[in-house]
Amino acid sequence: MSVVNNVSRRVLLHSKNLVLSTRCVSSSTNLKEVLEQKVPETQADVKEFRKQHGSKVVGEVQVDMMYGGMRGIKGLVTETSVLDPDEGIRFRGYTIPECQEKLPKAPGGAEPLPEGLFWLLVTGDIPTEDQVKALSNEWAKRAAIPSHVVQMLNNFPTTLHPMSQFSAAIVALNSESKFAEAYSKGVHKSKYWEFAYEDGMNLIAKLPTVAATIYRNLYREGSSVCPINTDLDWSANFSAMLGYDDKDFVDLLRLYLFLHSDHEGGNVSAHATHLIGSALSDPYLSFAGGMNGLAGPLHGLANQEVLVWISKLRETLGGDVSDDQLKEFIWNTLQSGQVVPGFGHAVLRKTDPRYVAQREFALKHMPEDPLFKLTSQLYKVVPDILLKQGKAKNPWPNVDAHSGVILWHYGLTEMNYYTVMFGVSRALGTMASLIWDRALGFPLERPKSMSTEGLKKLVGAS
Ligand code: CMX
Repeated sequence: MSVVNNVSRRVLLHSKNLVLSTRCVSSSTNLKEVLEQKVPETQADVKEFRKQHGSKVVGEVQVDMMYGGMRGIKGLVTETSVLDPDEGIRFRGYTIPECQEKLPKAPGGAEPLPEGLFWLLVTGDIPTEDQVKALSNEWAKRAAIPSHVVQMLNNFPTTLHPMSQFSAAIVALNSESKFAEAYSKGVHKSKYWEFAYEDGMNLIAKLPTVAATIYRNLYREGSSVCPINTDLDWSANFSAMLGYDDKDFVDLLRLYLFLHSDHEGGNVSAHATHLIGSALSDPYLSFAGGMNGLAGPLHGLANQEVLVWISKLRETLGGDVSDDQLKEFIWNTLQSGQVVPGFGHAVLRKTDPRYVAQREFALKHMPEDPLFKLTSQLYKVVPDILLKQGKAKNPWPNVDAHSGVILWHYGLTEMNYYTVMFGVSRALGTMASLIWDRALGFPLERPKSMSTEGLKKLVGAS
């Protein structure tokens, strides 16, 4: 009965918010004006580049690449970030430590604001504090979600995985799509990017509200999310809606949402979003597709799997674990045909700098945490075993090896929820890219596929 009351209260609150938010959305950020200058410049640059060099060869495709997940095939243009196998990610040319140094921070905060990273991803420029503040404010004003989405979330069974709820809610948010509306009215294609921008901004703004609603429904007995505070940044509002007020947790969230945002264009969530967007499906539908990919255990769900695996490890071996016990447990995992979650990468060949950044946060804030100590022990032990096994091309930890352990420290122990947080962050990179996809007029994506028989004929094997 109290759940029913909570539900109806929340629907009311959200319906009110929606009305409020549509009334007060004004362009308090000048991001769109900045883009209005950059888009024609970049369009002209790309046009000229293609005119001069459009027929140059940039690589070759081997048969193994076609059967091997297209590793190494250069087939996509993504402006926002580039991943070097040995160095890691650069966002518009800046490494993670450079972003941590240069991007604006919240008053009293030590970590970069994800708003600043979004600005960088979209424009290529480091924003000023005022530009970031205006973006926080803009997202706060756009954060309300329509009542039909709240109702849908409230009606889901608690057994439905949080990522399924997240994806379904994003699909349902397409009732708000400015892109779909403009397209149906016959808008000229030169204007597509402007509507992709509006949808991207709204989607990013609304995701914490969606994510927090899921969290409270599943883990806080359906209690209402608190109202958005337009004086707070995106992560601080997300934290408050989740129900966490520790200032270190808020800073962790800023770091987390910054780190998980973008990893060039070929990863499953970014690529799926881009691919679906190429059919001119609106940004909500495109991003929901990306989230369904993120929900796979070899991609974003690995952050949940790491904690599931660590929990099993602790159940089996207890709290204090020797290196030898750990080694045996890892070999058992491998021998039973499973992967060690949080280790390996399709592109990286060194420890993921996103792992390093989280490790540094942990060393500063929670050096004595038992789970963190176990994570450090795994860092010491797992790579040698993966090397001995001789299969994984990269034995080093990735972003997912660390994230759950830090969330756990602050009391966010609901591991099935972790990928939703990854998803909130991934909107920054995918939406920045989608704006440019439409600005640069990228066409429907449609690579050539072949049958094994056709391929055999092509290479003279039959
Ligand atoms: N544990 C056990 N085996 C592993 C492994 C790991 N952590 N990483 C790779 N391998 C195995 C692969 O399963 C593959 O085995 P088969 O030959 O039997 O198929 C072999 O080593 C070669 O794989 P690879 O070329 O090194 O890696 P891929 O590019 O195919 O896959 C990845 C990359 C991430 C899917 C893989 O390393 C993996 O499964 N890791 C564990 C899951 C994980 O942490 N995923 C998160 C990645 C980051 C993210 O996207 O969020």
